[in-house]
Amino acid sequence: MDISEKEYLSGKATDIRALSLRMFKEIGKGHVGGAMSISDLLAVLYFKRLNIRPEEPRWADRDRLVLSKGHAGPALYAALALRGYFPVEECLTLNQPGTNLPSHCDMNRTVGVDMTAGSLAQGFSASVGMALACRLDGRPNKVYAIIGDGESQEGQIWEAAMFAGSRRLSNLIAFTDNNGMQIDGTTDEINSVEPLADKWRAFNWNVVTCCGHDVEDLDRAIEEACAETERPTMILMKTVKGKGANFCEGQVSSHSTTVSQEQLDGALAALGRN
Ligand SMILES: Cc1ncc(C[n+]2csc(CCOP(=O)(O)OP(=O)(O)O)c2C)c(N)n1
Ligand SMILES: [Mg+2]
Repeated sequence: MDISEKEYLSGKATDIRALSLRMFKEIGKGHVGGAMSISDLLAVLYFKRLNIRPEEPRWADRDRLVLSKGHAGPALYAALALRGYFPVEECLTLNQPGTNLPSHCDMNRTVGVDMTAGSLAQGFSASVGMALACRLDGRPNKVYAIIGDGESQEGQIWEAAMFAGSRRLSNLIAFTDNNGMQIDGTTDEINSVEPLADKWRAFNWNVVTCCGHDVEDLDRAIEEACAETERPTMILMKTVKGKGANFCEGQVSSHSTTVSQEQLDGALAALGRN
């Protein structure tokens, strides 16, 4: 990846973070931590990797993105708005009465959202079904799914993983946002999911690891996943919960937190977006 592309994608990730934080401040609170930790990934997907047509959101051969950790919806809405699916100003209606942008993803409300999610692990099962359907229909597209490390404690994740592995769904590329934290503690102290790489390999998945805050490394990992023709791929991304929100970065409390004008101003200044 050349320097200009790296700067372009990193800049988009910062734009996603800044817009998400404005949205949270407008409603006063939200799932800041898990939104910030996937912002770099969303930048690489929406501004490079996904084969999509914002002007034709239901195009049948589009790549799909399932945000199974649906509580991070605001980061997805920011990426969709910045990519041109709907006006950026609409983002500030997040979770207000009558909005098309509920706190958790709803495919029947938001243009560009491919699957409803919020009850952890259900989105991931849906992504496996979508990948199977696309293959049966002979479509050339890929299905991308994002799950959390805490979400990986759900039994449903492993039922879906087993099926995808047994059907060799190589058109399915999933990411684990491995930020080491969940709603009320570190993932290790609640119920450790390690060794994640060994677990996914045992379910017949190709496993790739990367830094989830390095757009170049993320892009390399996706390239490797796209080259796999026999198995689905799990990309284990090492991330920091709340990355880029300087008032809560790296803290368990970032999971769901209030956002004041002062905190927003400080975070935007640190991001260089004030
Ligand atoms: C089935 C289900 N159980 C519980 C919850 C409540 N909940 C929302 S987010 C969350 C923690 C998720 O942790 P993780 O997957 O690590 O997300 P992240 O750290 O990326 O925010 C929980 C328990 C839920 N949404 N769905
Ligand atoms: Mg987590």
